[in-house]
Amino acid sequence: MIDKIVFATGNEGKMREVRLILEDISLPVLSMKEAGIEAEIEENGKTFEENAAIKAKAVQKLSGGLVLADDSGLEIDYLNGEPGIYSARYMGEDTSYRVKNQNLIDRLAGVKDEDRTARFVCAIAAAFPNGEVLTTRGTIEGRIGYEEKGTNGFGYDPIFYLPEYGCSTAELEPSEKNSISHRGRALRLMRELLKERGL
Ligand code: ITT
Repeated sequence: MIDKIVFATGNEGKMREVRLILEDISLPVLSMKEAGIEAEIEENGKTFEENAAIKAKAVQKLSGGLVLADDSGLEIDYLNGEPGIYSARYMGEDTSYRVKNQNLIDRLAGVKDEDRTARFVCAIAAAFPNGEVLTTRGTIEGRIGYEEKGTNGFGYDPIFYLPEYGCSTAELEPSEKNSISHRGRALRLMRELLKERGL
């Protein structure tokens, strides 16, 4: 019997969003910390989906129940999709986002508005006790800004500008971001798949 969901992430910004997005699901959603699970997982996949599945399966083996994981990142078209699946590792895992964000702004110096297109991508994987793995994907299109703006969200949000909203994703309220974000979209698709399985 599946009586809880463990969400396999060490990223607190993600976890905050996940809790809100999955608020109305009938099962309790526990972080790895809350489930008492510690894991160093090598994300050696070539796609967001592969990496999400690697994380979900690794933690599933340790927890026994249903495990969800998120692999996500920022794709900048002018930089041929960088940092992409390496978004967390870009310039080193311990480098601050102030520095990473400024570096990306600098790499786009002189690039005009219409060539600053970018997207956030999120793959969610669900690993079941019977070995089954499901994945979903969500994206949100935007542009790289000229300076950091806003203090909500996490990671690259302050430089991810949404032309139709006239602000960055770090300037949106958490619930507003979740309603349009890559993570919101991918998680809501996963919630539907879980519902179809009676969860
Ligand atoms: P876990 O693997 O433990 O979940 P992580 O931070 O290492 O945590 P990823 O490998 O999926 O996770 O890297 C995702 C990175 O992409 C994240 O650290 C941010 O830099 C960036 N990112 C993803 N979603 C984002 C969002 O909604 N807003 C801002 N940055 C985001």
